[in-house]
Amino acid sequence: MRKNTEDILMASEILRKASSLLVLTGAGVSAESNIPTFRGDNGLWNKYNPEDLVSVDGFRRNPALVWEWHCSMRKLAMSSNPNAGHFAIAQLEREFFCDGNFLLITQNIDDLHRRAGSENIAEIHGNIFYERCTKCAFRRRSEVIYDDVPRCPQCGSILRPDVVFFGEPLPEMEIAKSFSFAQKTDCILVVGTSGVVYPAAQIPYIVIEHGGKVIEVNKEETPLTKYADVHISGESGTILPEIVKTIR
Ligand code: BV8
Ligand code: ZN
Repeated sequence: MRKNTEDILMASEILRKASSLLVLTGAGVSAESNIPTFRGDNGLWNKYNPEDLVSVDGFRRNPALVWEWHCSMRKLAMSSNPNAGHFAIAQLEREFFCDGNFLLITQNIDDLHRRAGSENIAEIHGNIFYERCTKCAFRRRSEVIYDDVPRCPQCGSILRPDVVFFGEPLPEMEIAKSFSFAQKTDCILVVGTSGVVYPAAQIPYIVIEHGGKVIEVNKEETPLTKYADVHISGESGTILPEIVKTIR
């Protein structure tokens, strides 16, 4: 039997018995769409200091640099496509867990899950294709790659990417929906996250606390691995379609 065939069978068995499914994804699920992850060998943050880029002070100090980085992320996301892992997650929602019994929480801002057909999505770190005013309630969707810092058409203040900077609270509605689903689901599938960024990293432990099952798909071990019912080691673009094929 191939190294992780047994683990895939075990994961499919857990999913077959589950009455609801929570999926939590991180940058790893987009790695095979050629969007670099944050940590690890060629991680984005080996080149950039997150405190300068994805933080309130960093934006206040140098909004042009933060916009330059986020516009490069926007360009990358527009030139990338969902991979087989994204499509497999959308298939799990469509074919196995009717509405109300499925939620996808993503830390990713690249919009690839929505483009792959996922519907019940909580984007807890925001979305690179939205921007909002630093002063008034103005917010819009945009694919523009700016040369300089954009201004609000309503009040003239500078706009910011509608993503969550370090040190900022996560969107209230999204995080409330995520935590309440985690409190009642009997199964969570955690894909491609290093599990170091809070409060997102807290979510699988809420499921464990009330006896829910944990399936982890990651190329490496993470702090969650020792608590998972099954850890499938490998690339999500290969493993997730295998799991979906085996559930049937
Ligand atoms: C908050 C924005 C409070 C969008 C991001 C000390 C201890 C604990 C916590 C803290 C601390 N000091 C500060 C904190 C809090 C801080 C935090 O957790 N820091 C960490 C780093 C220590 N958290 C915050 O600041 C949060 N806010 O706490 O606010 C508050 C409350 C009220 C009032 C005021 C304040 C805000 C966190 C959100 C920050 N924004 N992104 C943007 O990107 O611009 S976080 C950023 O990290 C991304 O969103 C990213 O998704 C996220 C997590 O990273 P991962 O997705 O896990 O990606 P990573 O590269 O790390 O890992 C990839 C994984 O995939 C790896 O495991 C790899 O093995 C695997 N992989 C790779 N390829 C594949 C694969 N797996 C499968 N298949 C493959 N092919
Ligand atoms: Zn404004």
